Amino acid sequence: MRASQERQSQRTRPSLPVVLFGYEGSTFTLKARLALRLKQIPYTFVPVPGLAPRPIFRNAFALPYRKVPVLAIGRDIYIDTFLILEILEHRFPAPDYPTLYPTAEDGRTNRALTRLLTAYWADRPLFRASVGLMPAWLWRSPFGKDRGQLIGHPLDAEKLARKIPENLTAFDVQLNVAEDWLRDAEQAYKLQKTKKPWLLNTPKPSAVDIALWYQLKWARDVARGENANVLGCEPEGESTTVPIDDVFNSTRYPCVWSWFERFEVYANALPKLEKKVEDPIDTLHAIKECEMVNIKESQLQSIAPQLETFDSIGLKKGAEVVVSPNDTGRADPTTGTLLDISAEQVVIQPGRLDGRLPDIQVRLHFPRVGFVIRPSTTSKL
Ligand SMILES: N[C@@H](CCC(=O)N[C@@H](CS)C(=O)NCC(=O)O)C(=O)O
Repeated sequence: MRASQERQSQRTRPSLPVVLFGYEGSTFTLKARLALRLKQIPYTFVPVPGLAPRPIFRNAFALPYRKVPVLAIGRDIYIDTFLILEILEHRFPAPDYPTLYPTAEDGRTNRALTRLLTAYWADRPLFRASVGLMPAWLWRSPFGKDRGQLIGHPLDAEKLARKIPENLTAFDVQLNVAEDWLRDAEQAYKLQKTKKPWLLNTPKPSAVDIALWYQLKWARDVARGENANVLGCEPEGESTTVPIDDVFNSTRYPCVWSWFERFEVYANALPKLEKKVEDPIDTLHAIKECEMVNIKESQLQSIAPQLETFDSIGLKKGAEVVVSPNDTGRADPTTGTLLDISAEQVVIQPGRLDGRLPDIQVRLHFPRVGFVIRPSTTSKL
């Protein structure tokens, strides 16, 4: 047995089922999968359709939220990778599981910096630059119509097709920043003569390496037209791929390139602990059978407690609230009874959806960053 496998067999196995719902070719599903792999958590992967609707979320959890991935740990359902990564760290802590925040040379974990870079760079502007590399035939397909609904207005496929050369330059701008960062890290490595660098001079890759890597990997895949079959599309038309290799290559951006390859080798060398199931019935049954853990244990704690004065805007326990993303997907808000709220996250118990109770009694967890929570009576304000 290899040393890493031995370590895994000694590691505490999760006492509750850990289930990731997502689809092949989904950017953010890739991010969650990488975090689970780096943390070496055994989990079940349930593929959901690449296009809405996804009735499994509505029926099983009364969850109209229309994005992926969604993570279940027993009967706690976590939405959005910004929360998912932190919850994995909270519920599967070191030393039983590898940390996503290894300590850097100077003794810091840089967790807040990583979260800021992830939420306000990789997951948003960098993601937008990557989306701009989708080949035109994708926008002309049912995928284009579906994503128009997600964004809230129809997309003009021909206009998007014309913008691709400009989008490629926008992606180049992002790579230039990444190269600057990694060149700096390489200089530090030469001075310290330590191992080849990760983004924040950590001994192993951290959550910030995941954040940059998953975006670059997805951008390259999508520009090359990979995984389009999951979205129900076939390449057609004048150009089937976007020439990403012209901007992202080892000559133009050598430091990013060597880090990118190094991360892939690192992640691939870790044991794969994912079990993919095509039929979710047994998995949903296993979730239904779980005991609910204490609510405090199920959620992230904020540094300061929730101010009682916030009760006056209706965000108090027991209130009926509406939760929706503050960017795309606002047309599908989730409603429920507020169980707890802090500056980190909100927990709600879903009520009836389409007139029926969820098949499984769950708690739904959303991060505060990227979401709006309002009492249901004022949700349209
Ligand atoms: N902020 C979310 C973003 C999730 C997201 O945008 N996911 C994409 C797939 S990669 C999505 O669900 N798009 C709409 C859809 O697939 O219906 C997160 O971090 O989880």
